[in-house]
Amino acid sequence: DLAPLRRALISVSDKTGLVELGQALAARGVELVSTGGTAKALREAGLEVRDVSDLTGFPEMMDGRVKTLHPMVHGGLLALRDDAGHVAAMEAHGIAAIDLLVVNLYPFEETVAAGADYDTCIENIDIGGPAMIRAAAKNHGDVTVIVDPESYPALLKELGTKDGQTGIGFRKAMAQRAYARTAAYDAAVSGWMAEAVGVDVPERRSAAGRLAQTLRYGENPHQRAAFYTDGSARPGVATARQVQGKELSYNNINDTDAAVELVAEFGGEAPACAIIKHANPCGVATGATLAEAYARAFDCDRTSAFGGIIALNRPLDAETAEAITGIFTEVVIAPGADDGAVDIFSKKKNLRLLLTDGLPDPAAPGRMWKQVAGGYLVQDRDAGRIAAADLKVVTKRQPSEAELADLLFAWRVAKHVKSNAIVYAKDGATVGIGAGQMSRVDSSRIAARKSEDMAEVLGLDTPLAKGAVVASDAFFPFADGLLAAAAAGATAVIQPGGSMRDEEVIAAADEAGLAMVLTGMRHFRH
Ligand code: 93A
Repeated sequence: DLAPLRRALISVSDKTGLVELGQALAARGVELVSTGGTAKALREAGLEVRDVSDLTGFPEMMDGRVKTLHPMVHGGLLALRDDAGHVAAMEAHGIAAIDLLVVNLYPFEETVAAGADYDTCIENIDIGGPAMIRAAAKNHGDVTVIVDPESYPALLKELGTKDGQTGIGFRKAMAQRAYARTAAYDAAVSGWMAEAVGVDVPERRSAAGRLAQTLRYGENPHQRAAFYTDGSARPGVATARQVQGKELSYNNINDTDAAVELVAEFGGEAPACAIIKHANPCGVATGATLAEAYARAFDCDRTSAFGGIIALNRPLDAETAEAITGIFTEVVIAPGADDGAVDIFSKKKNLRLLLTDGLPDPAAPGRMWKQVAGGYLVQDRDAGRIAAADLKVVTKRQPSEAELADLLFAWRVAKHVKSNAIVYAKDGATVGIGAGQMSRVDSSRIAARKSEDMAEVLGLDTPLAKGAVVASDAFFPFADGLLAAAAAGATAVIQPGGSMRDEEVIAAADEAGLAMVLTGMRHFRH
């Protein structure tokens, strides 16, 4: 890859591991160049160090505000070693190449956390450090950048296995880590300043992303809010084109996201419709036509569908548009709309119509963040999917073809229902959904009761759940939830399995004459 490292610039506020690093580098014949405090610490350990002021020909000045901000430093970091023009410039100006940069920044976050006054915080905003880090990271083809003591062992290991050199893979990984650090650092500065100078619009507080919309309010009117986009091209609420209707609210955006992500599960398949309320589906259905899919989704829970958010997996047509305008709906999102549909919607001024460029890929990787006090959680998005071949039948009775199709349908819907999730489905339509309960048996009962209520609304004398299948997003810890489903009329069950009492649950299913399949995958959603 590269020639062995010859020169390292080390400038660190956190001196943890510094001496050991300096010793290891010196032992490899690397020349050490450092800023004041770092040079002092290295010298005290008996190491030979060149002062950065010697390199720049300028003293460190203005209380250290200007130490490394000099072409001798930045030229040495940024010059492309295999570019004749850059090499000529280095020679002409006596600029020495810097092969390794080790910097950690002024402890801005710690200073703020310690409750320091305004001027002290300002003085702890590092300027030269981030400038060098960003320069070295940009030039990772030639330069290795290290931004924290946690990375020293990895660096020394790399030098050990590569004869005093580093590989491009390592340099790229460290460059990424470097930009993550400067990004977080500036985010901390902007967050602190927003508080310190009393900026009271939430958009100025945010760390990442691009402000797309200052929202009228958040989940509730007393909460301020803003919508940021991250530049992703994923079809969905952030990239959709709004054709008509009022401005989207915070809850609209949240619900519309849930709606599109759910209907995307039925991407290349029959026409499908999902109706969302409070981020949970209250009806999901497929149909021979989009209008039929909508009608069947609506029939799962007509009461809750009022004021709902609708997502479609096909371009909106006139017939479906006409049906949708039959009740009050907040948002409709679809991968297109024909002229007739747009015309029908234009008479409902408040109805928001969003058009996407296709549907998002449900299996695409991605990350999810959730804030907690003092930090945040990160996880992969739930891209898990189950096919018929993944299922394990555990009951005496095998599910029929029709049951199997409905089991997989219900399972895909359950993935998008807040836990504990219980979903009844029949003929490619949900007929009872229980969401967000603390006990699975309650979700089961609620879903069953909803199916009874709807049967009454529709003038039927049997609950919709009768003869349906049921999906549970996580295992049944006891047989009671399963028995509640059987009592409601379910004939087949899909669930992850893996409970200590699986045997008991399977025996109960057998006794009730149910067919049950296990997915081996859980879909908690909170
Ligand atoms: O005040 S600065 O922004 N100006 C600079 O030119 C500069 N160069 C390095 N701070 C600067 N640094 C920072 O000094 C480094 O990021 C590091 O945190 C610190 C190391 O100083 P010392 O070696 O004197 O302890």
